[in-house]
Amino acid sequence: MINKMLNIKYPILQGGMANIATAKFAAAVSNAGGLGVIGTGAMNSEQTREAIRECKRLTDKPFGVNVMLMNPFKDEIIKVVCEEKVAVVTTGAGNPSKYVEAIKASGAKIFPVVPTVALARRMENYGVDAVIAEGTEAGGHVGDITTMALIPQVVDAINIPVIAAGGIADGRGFNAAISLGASGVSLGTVLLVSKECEIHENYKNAIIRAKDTDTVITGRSMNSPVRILRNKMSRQYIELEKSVENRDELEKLTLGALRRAVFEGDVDYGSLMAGQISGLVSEEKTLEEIFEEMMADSKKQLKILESKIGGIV
Ligand code: TUI
Repeated sequence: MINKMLNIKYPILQGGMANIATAKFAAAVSNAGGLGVIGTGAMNSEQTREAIRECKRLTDKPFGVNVMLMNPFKDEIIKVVCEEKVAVVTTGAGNPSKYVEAIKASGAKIFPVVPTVALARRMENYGVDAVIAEGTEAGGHVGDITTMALIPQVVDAINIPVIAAGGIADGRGFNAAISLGASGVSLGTVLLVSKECEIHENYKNAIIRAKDTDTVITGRSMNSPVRILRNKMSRQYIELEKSVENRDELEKLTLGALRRAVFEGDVDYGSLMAGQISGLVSEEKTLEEIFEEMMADSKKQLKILESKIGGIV
């Protein structure tokens, strides 16, 4: 399991959510026994340096930094991450192959997020330490394959650990991921509704209220699919996509709108990035409660699974 490799209590990573996964939040996740990850998707290199230093002040446990590969400052951010020395670098929304050597040379482990078997294979060949295979159920920037279909295919294709992401919010989801061959999980949506997560309470309440069908993918036409909660903004965006061909403009619109959701609690015109598992998230808990309940539920569900399977054969 990945907790041994990373020297953390639980085999649980935190998604590198831009604007949300601050140094303070990442440190709280690491202090609660998971791997906290600073999300640098909306940062520049100096903000990244300051966030890493702040996180080191707030925890003596390992933590990671996520580099969003559509960030225009990604080259300088990678340089800073290598200089500041962190335990793990995760990447998202692109192919990090040209950075693998420098990241490994800095002493950090590199875990790219992959949405397909082909990219997982390519990453293994470049020498990454593990991959985070993320299903389309996840919130934010997503691929097309479901977690259920993606994980076993990635597990069979490569010989490095696979961490499952997308659609996991309790012990059943955790067990399902491990059953499919994953060595750990990465969580996003369920952690947004934690006491330690400092997003606006309107954003948390929107996730708590959401049903299974309440997310939608914006940005498909621009090759930048982003899953968010349905609202006025998502309807407007999808309408705009039909007529506007300007990818940069729409990307800026989404990131700006994410800030409106996170900081202002604008649930009508903000971009409320969240996964399809939102319907399962029904109350705010502490990170410790989320992790401990997930592990306790995992053990309980394992017994239920054994009795069900025992009943068949
Ligand atoms: O990166 C994420 N989730 C994100 S990033 C983000 S910020 C943003 N805001 C507006 C527009 C776009 C991004 C919000 N959520 N998850 C990891 C992830 N990576 N999911 C899918 C991928 C991915 C997709 C294609 C990884 C690699 C990839 O490679 C394509 C290639 O170049 O081969």
